[in-house]
Amino acid sequence: MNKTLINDVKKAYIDTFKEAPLLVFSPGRINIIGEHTDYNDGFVFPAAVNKGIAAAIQKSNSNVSTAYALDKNSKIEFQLDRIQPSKEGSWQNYIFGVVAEIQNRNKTLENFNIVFKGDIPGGAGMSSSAALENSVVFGLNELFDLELSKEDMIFISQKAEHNYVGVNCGIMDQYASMFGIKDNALHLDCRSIQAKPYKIDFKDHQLMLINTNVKHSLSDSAYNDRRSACENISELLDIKALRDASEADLERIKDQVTPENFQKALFVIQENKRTKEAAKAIENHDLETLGELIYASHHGLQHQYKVSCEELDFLVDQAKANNHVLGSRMMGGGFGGCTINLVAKSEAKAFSEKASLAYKQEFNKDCSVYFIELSQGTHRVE
Ligand code: GAF
Repeated sequence: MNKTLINDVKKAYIDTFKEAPLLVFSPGRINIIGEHTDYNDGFVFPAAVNKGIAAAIQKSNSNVSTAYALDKNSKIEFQLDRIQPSKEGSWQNYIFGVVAEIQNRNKTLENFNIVFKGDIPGGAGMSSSAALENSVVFGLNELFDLELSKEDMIFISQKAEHNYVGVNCGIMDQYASMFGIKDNALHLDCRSIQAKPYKIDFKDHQLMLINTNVKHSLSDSAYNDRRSACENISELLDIKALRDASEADLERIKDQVTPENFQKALFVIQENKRTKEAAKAIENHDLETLGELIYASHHGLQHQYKVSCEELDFLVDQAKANNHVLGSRMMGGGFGGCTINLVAKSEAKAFSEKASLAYKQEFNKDCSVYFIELSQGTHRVE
């Protein structure tokens, strides 16, 4: 957790509202493997990281509520009984969405003020949005004794994203951000919402992120389209979700779906299998197999699920050309953001420098390298 962020929101809160706030830190996440499986009731393997959102929150003494995005220097006032999605469609919808979903559960809120700031670059695929939603619901729960469990809170955050942001996301990001455990990744079953923590110590290897610093437009609609395609195929198969399908099941309805959608469903079935195999590989300390699964995941995301982009593919190709990188793939929803790399510690810096230089030459823009720590989930700081 970045202490400066906490101090910044605390100071801004006191300067603005002349009172001491309650402080919350809510992390972003990485995902080792298991992409686009969460909304298919499948398995994912995320972890909370030491980057995220710091929020200062307190009851308001006036008859309005205020939200202040410190890094954007943007402040809005709103009335709790008139919450609706903002047409500008930006950061305020994460807050409005959470407020509305809490109210939908017949919980009573009073006016409040919130100041927040983050250190996850937007579009990095590390889920700054889930971190923000979770910080708001967690802070409000503390402030008004709403008696929400952490599980209630993640579903409120998810619904906020569906209904106010317009992305029909799964539960991975909100879960990882809320339930993260220091030094652990979580092998989460997205149907039962039960996770098995895995202490991550890759000895002489480590995870490293490289951010393409691009986020291609249409990513939200492409995400929703893929989710619908998966749901349509599940309906055809008469199952609850693609988690329940085998490759043989899919073969049986091959002539009833487009070749593109067939490949997408096949990807989900295979990615789910890979995610379970990755847990076994980690248990067996078999990093070579884990790396191969990670590369195979990217191959599927690129060619079958078609959510990658040339910048991500370029960085994965850089990794493949380097013997010290055991695995590399795009992470998160896709169409930009980061690659996650499993790389030898002794070579991580050299690889990152080489890949950064090549990226600059190819695209005439910079990528960014993050050495992350696996961290605790959403929590109160003061
Ligand atoms: C985004 C979504 F928010 C997650 O729910 C998940 O589907 C992910 O894309 C892809 O695995 O981060």
